[in-house]
Amino acid sequence: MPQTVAEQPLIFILNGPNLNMLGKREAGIYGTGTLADIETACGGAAKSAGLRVDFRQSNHEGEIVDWIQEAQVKAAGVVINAAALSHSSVAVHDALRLLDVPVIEVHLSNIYRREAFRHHSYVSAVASGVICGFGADGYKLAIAGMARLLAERAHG
Ligand code: CA2
Repeated sequence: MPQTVAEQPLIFILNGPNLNMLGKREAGIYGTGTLADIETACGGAAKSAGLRVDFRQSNHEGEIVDWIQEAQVKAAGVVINAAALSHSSVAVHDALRLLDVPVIEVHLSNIYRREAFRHHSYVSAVASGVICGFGADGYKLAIAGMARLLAERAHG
């Protein structure tokens, strides 16, 4: 029997500091779309993949840690663009490594073509996969990847 919407796996999509500024500045790097546009696209991609999404953004490291801990009890997986915290936060790394659910890291830009300080991410070591450089489409790719990982888990 097909799943009802309420039965579909819920994934958290977490966004870190300054991503609320998308579309307002630095369009050359991050494009002209806003985070609200990305949220809408994620809703569509999740629907097609048979998933539900809870999409959030915070400028505060501790709030992101709280949300990662919340994901352990509420979510089947986490897609995260930790933004600058990717390159600095052992707290985000430690919270993610406690999760039993899959984590996919996303960056809009190709962090390896940018400044050296962006080349290391504390998230990557605790992620099942990393997507960067595809702009907002990276979120849709991450949702497709998450759907595949969850199907693999469900069917052994
Ligand atoms: O490429 C990405 O998605 C990043 O995670 C974006 C972060 C950056 O620190 C990472 O190295 C790569 C920055 C997010 C802030 O985005 C802004 C958007 C518009 C104007 C200013 C910042």
